Amino acid sequence: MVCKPLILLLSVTMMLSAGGAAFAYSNVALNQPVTHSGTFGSTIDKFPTVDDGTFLAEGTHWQSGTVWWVNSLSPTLTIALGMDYVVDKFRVQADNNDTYALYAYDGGLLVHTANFSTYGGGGMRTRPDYNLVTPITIDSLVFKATGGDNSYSVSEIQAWGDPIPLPASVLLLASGLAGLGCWRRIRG
Ligand SMILES: [Ca+2]
Repeated sequence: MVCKPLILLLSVTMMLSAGGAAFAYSNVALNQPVTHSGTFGSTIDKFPTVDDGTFLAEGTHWQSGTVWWVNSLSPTLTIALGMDYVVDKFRVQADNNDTYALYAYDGGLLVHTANFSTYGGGGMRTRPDYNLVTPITIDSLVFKATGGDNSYSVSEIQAWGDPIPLPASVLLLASGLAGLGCWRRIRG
């Protein structure tokens, strides 16, 4: 007879495997809560659009359907991911003639700063992908302007990766506990 703890462990393992498949490599910032600090010119309903997965048409006017602000580098947008993710790519669409930074945090500690340069054309422009050679574990993102013409704007912020894999030690501990449960049951 197979004892219950083993059946439970198998079920959990199968659920985790299924979850892993469901959460394949993707934009982990998609539709996560966006909070802001500082004074913005755009209406409050625009904040959720910075991680809704939608890019505006390249060259869109900087105040059209965007989150924008003027005369200060202080305003920030924060995206809380809700859990740890391992990411290796950032993608940003912002006003072409400014520089911006995307700060990646884990547990309140700054893990990486991705800088985005000015870009050709006019209006809103998707910057080249910012690729990380070594993937990093993060749980939140902060976006801000770092320089430009005092008129700043962003329309999309993305971070690409996977949920953090369950450490092998946790699986080992789980199987150990399940084994102990079986041993007690058989012994009793
Ligand atoms: Ca968007």
